[in-house]
Amino acid sequence: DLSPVRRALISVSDKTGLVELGQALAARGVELLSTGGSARALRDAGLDVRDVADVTGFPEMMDGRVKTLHPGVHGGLLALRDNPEHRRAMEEHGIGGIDLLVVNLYPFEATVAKGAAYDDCIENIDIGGPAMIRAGAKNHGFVSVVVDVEDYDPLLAELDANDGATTYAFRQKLAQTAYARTAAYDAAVSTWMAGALGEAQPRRRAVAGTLALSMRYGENPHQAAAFYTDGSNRPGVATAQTHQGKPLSYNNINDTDAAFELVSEFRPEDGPACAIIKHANPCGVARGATLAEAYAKAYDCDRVSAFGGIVALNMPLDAETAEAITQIFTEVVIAPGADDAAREVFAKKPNLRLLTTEDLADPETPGLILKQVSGGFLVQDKDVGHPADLKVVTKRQPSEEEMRDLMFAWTVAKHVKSNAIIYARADATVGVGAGQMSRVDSTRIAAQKAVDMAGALQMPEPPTRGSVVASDAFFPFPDGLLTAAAAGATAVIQPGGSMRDDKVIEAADEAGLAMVFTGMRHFRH
Ligand code: 93A
Repeated sequence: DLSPVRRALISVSDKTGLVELGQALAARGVELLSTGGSARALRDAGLDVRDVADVTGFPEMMDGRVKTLHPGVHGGLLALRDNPEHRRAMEEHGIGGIDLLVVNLYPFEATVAKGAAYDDCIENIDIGGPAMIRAGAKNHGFVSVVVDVEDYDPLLAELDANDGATTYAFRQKLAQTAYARTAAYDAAVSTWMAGALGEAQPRRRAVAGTLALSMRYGENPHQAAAFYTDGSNRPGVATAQTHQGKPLSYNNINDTDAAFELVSEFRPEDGPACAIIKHANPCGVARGATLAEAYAKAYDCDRVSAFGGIVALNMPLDAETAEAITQIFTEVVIAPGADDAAREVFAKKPNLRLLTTEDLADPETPGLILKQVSGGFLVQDKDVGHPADLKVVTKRQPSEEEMRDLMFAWTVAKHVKSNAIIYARADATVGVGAGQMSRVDSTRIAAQKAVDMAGALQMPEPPTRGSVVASDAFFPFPDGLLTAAAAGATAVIQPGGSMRDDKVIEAADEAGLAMVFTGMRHFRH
């Protein structure tokens, strides 16, 4: 069960802690083998190091593309020490066993993240490193493989606890980590290539990521959680800069993503927009003449739910908007920038997290949606669909104003959990019904929320009067549509396609509604 560490091969791109590790191993009588840059760093620190080139009998060649890909290395990693056949092969070919492999890979993910050119990314695909990691990890019966700088100290502690050897359990754990690293590495390459091709390719994708954040807990305090980035380097919560506040929680990241994806639908050229999110659903979305006005309109949709919410803006945060946001408890604000005056306002609320991005997300960039189910996971394309042609199906045509609000509501609907019903008026949501099992319930709840807000704001009538309504999927019966009409909606947008479309259209005509079919559904679960 114990495997003594007599020889180590060290080949690392990230040289953090390298010299200290080399010194600690040398002090424990471990012979050091190493590749070009790593060997140099160790030697510079006065350590005795043998070059891998000396073992392979080949110089490092082809710009380092071939340095460790040799039986002298791989035989030493893969040989079963207790197999007479393997021992004989080692002796015959002069192969020495490698008991410890310390490798970290060419920084492919970091190269992509800094926006390097295609060829530069390609050159940063490590071949020899993963080959050695996989070989050593396969042979974890005898070999310890360390791929993470954070494991240097535990390794030394293990050696000290076992008189210069490692236990099987320790090596097995290292092997598991090692394969997670090589799997994530190749997945990052594949993900990057998919991006370069401009295709998400759900049916041909490796799914893995780079650990970005270990969180204190997940959706609930008894669930462990972590955040992984996928290397795609998209503007959004994964790449945003955090200016202040505690680290983001699992729910914060989920909600911030939902908020930013939604607000990114509204291009700055079309004016300021704001989305406020709670539990991954918008509780207010609006456009305004100014950012502060957009926020105020979004807030007025559902002031109760906005408490403790996440705010996303489609333009850099300014002081006026920052002032308004700090009037209530808000968890996170995300925006493509924030000016100094706004940052000063936020500085007075140290718990409020401010995240800024380089840009808005591009709602048309393909991506993947993953969902874990028992025994597997589902993968699908991100919903980047736009209805190709809108069809007015009622006798009455929507007015220009209604049409503008219909498109606004339809855009929001795509970002609301199904069944989704959104009432909108004058560039703002005035009622959102989300996540109900029946469409008619969503329609009712959204209308009731508007009634509640009218009461709280002392409005003469609910803001659904004279509003429009969007439904993420078709109305299977006229009841939902009639509920919306009763709440005061004058125009409807929905995919159509129900068996009973004619009944629903008839009901719309009778109620004097204008109705538009999109031919495209936006379920979101
Ligand atoms: O270009 S490689 O794929 N070819 C190899 O044979 C090889 N062997 C180790 N890259 C290779 N490596 C990588 O070199 C290691 O994974 C490590 O990241 C890096 C260390 O190089 P140096 O010691 O010269 O800094």
